[in-house]
Amino acid sequence: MDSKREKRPHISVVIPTLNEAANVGMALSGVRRQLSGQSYEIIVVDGGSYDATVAIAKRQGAILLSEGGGKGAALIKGLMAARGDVIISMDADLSHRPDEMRLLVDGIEIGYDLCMGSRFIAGGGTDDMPLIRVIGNRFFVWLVNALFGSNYSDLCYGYRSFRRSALRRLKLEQRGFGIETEISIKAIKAGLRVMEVPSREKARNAGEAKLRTFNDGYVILKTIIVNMGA
Ligand SMILES: Nc1nc2c(ncn2[C@@H]2O[C@H](COP(=O)(O)OP(=O)(O)O)[C@@H](O)[C@H]2O)c(=O)[nH]1
Ligand SMILES: [Mg+2]
Repeated sequence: MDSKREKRPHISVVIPTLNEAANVGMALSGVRRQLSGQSYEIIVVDGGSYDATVAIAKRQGAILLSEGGGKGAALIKGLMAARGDVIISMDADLSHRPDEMRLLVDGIEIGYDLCMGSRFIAGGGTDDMPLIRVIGNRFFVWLVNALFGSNYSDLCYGYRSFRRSALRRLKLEQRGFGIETEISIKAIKAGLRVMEVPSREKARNAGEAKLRTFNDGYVILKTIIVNMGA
């Protein structure tokens, strides 16, 4: 890993964490294995874990940031601090497969501004979504496509990549689990070149999911409504 902060890496991987001690070590070593030989940095943005998440991430050589304002706030902080040409957002719970990262990097390298993993196109899938969340996600995908003229197949999924120069055009502000939805909508409104690539989401390895289906479903709906203005 590029441990010298002076030299700008080609790839940044941004991982928000909250009490992921049982997962983060394996998540980071998987990323490091995948990117070995390339120029990269890993940024972990911790939301105030009371377990060993931070110590483990440090030991694995990650750059540590802290942000207690929610998953969205953490992601924004990490994305803005990232120095790579290609910036990847990824969860710490081993749901996202490091070997799919290559698709996300290629997407940016061939000219897209934003490359989104999708569980709902051929080649994608999920082992981590109860039926109620599948239905909710479908509804929100339909609503966003109808309102913003996009043709997304997935919405609330965090395995994505960004061209650094395009990121600042999004002016992100969602502090909670509405962040992915905000990114998807603002990318369309800003006229970014967006593509989807298939992703097979694994079940969370250990620990508890922080997303609460109904509360965060409401947050996502609010995010869609708030962004309907010019
Ligand atoms: N920094 C920070 N990270 C969070 C927060 N909530 C969740 N995360 C992290 O965001 C990622 C996705 O969260 P998760 O609970 O797995 O959501 P789900 O996969 O949508 O059920 C994981 O790496 C979590 O540790 C938070 O409030 N702050
Ligand atoms: Mg998860």
